Amino acid sequence: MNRVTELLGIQYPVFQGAMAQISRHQLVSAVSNAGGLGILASGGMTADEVREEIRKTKALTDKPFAVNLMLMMDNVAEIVEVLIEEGVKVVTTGAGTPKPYMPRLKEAGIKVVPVIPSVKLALKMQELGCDAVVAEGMEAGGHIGETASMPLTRQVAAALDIPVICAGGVADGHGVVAAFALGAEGVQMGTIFLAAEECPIPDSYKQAVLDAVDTSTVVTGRKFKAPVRCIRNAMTDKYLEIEAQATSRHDLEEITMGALAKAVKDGDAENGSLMAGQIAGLVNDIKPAKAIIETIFTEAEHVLKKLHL
Ligand code: TUI
Repeated sequence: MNRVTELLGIQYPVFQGAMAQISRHQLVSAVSNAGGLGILASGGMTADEVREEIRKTKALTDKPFAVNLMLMMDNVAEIVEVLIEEGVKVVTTGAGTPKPYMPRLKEAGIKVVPVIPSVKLALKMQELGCDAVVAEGMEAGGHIGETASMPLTRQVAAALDIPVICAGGVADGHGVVAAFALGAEGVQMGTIFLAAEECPIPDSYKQAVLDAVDTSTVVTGRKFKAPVRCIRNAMTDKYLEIEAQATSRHDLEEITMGALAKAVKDGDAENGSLMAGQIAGLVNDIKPAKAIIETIFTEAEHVLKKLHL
């Protein structure tokens, strides 16, 4: 037991990262049933769709789960009301500050755990009354900041009193021990759960994660301050070529529009956006979420015992 498992009433201090259009009821309920925190991604959904996903999740698990708010969306206020009506107990946030929604969330007794990419934002979240933070390094998949997990986690943990969960670059027991050594009291993992049996993505996306090595991901959008990490494919090659010459963000929108849907809904692994983290090279087989979590924590205990300093 530590502050994270106690705060959330979970068995293992592990969050399944919210992946837009991917982290739906099947994966979320499997992770929660296995003793971790499953997190529904609301990115790209209407408020009604979020309500439906919450209800489907509740039908599959009676364990704690969370909903992630992607703060760049324009229907966040509407989704917040759905979360309150549905009795959701834990909310994580990404890609912005949850400040405008804090009074409503806290008055409903909801635990708020923002994902942040810097010490400055972590301190702001603590001041806002958040319950914990996820420090996400630039090794992570999807929309990222600039600091790597090791310096970020250590500096956030040193600066804050509230618990810190480390994200970005963790996919096995070694990563868990490293995160805890840096002062984290939990880990959030996304990429390894892309290879969960219950993860509802096409085989082409899963296979790209299994085939990936340590250098397989690239970051698009850096030039216009919208960096996104994906597995390199025809889409990222084209994007990076145009990005080098582009003078405005609009020049690139045609390529990115719907690219995630192309990967997730159409199974187009060449023209779609295959978001994944740098640790994808360590992900080599497909397993149920329960086996993923149990294997990682058994390994973490072995790793810890074998350390000689
Ligand atoms: O949010 C993420 N990762 C994401 S969101 C996403 S959906 C998407 N789809 C297509 C294109 C672009 C995005 C995919 N991956 N991670 C958490 C995260 N949050 N990383 C960085 C931040 C962040 C950034 C700024 C958190 C707070 C913040 O605050 C700025 C402010 O307003 O103070």
